[in-house]
Amino acid sequence: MIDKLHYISQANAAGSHIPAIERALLAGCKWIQLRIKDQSHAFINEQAVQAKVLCDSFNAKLIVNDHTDIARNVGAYGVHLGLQDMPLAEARKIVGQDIIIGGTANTLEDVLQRIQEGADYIGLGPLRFTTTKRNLSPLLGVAGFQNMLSHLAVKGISIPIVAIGGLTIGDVPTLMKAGIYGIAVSSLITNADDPRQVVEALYAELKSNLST
Ligand code: TZP
Ligand code: MG
Repeated sequence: MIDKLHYISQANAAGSHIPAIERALLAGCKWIQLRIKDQSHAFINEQAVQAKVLCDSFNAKLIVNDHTDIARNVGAYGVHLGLQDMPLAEARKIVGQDIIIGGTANTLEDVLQRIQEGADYIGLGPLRFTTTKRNLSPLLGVAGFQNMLSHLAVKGISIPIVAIGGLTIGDVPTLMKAGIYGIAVSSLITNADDPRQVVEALYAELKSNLST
């Protein structure tokens, strides 16, 4: 099962992702993507081990960004791969059928490619500018999402598509109406004064706009 609210981790000043993950879990997030850039494989593996223990204690799912081998080693629920990462079919050979594979897409062509490759869900974005990710692809805007999702609906294509990139609570009803399955957020939860209240508001919007 693919959750409708995905939390993307961020590092604290000391470089650890664990405090932000714990805060998100305490706030009620049930799907945590460990996304660590520019660190050694050993460090990411060690953070993944800790994140897995934490997620298990909250009955939440852990997704590892970029590192298929680490996802498999720690027994993660899934791995999320970008367009520059290993092809999804190759990842599938490594993780087998038991681990969810998510793929990033920036265009309609990417979405179709990800489906072809056997993705279990697609992270589509960026909706708008964000400092969380470097080298952002062109912004899609709400109109970009509406266009792409209506093309997919016309073609009768359905796969869970999760919107990402600078999302706020107010975007959720509009995106859900456009046919999005769920959302992925980082700053909105990481930087919230009251993350629990934000997570509750997001779930309320995601539930009240169920399109599937
Ligand atoms: N991919 C596209 S935008 C993004 C990623 C990982 C970052 C999303 O973070 P935020 O803080 O919710 O904009
Ligand atoms: Mg990647």
